[in-house]
Amino acid sequence: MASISAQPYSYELPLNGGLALIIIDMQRDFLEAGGFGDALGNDVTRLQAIVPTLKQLLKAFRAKQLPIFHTIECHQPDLSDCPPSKRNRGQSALKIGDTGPMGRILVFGEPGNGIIPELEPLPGETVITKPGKGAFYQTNLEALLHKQGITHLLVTGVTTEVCVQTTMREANDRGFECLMVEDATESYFPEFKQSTLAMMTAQGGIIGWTAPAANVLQALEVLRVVGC
Ligand code: TIU
Repeated sequence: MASISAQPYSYELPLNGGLALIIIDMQRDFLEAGGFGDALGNDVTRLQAIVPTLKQLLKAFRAKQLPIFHTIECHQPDLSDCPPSKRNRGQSALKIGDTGPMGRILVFGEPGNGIIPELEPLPGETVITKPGKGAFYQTNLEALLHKQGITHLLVTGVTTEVCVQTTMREANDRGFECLMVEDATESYFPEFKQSTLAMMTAQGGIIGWTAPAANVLQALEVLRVVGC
């Protein structure tokens, strides 16, 4: 049995191919100036720190041909899937659907909505477009995971306490065994990231596990050695 050294205790990896990597919303809208994150008043440069770690995880998963899911938070051009409560929330000058320097904010197909080039999905990897914070809300993610026999999710991306945490909670309620990769997720607020990691693992892993990417990569290596 391969396991990842994790909080609050070891995370047992399935040996039958039931493991997937999910990368939440690593799109220009959250990581670059002129996008949604910037419009909300955040320092978007903070999120760049996890890009090298995500590249390492992607490389390892691709090398072992393990399933990879990318998500994009976005809305249809007519904003029919954007509730007025979401569009009108806050007091920023640029709202969802408005035109900014990278095109219309958080609208599917606009330059700012794309995944950053360093983490661009390869053919065969699944891209889930989602109108909400959680990746299960109004998407076919759950059906796709079940179809592929996936039971275990390594959860990464941005931002930790918004879309990443929401997705991990949704996945946990649906019976998936989830581990949030500590240095493969980031927030505009460092204290919120730390609190989220603590919340996931409190009470015996009430939502799931956390571990650094190095521990994940080490365990994946073992999987290869034992021929799984
Ligand atoms: N604003 C913020 O922290 N996050 C989001 O709006 N979406 C995601 O987390 N992807």
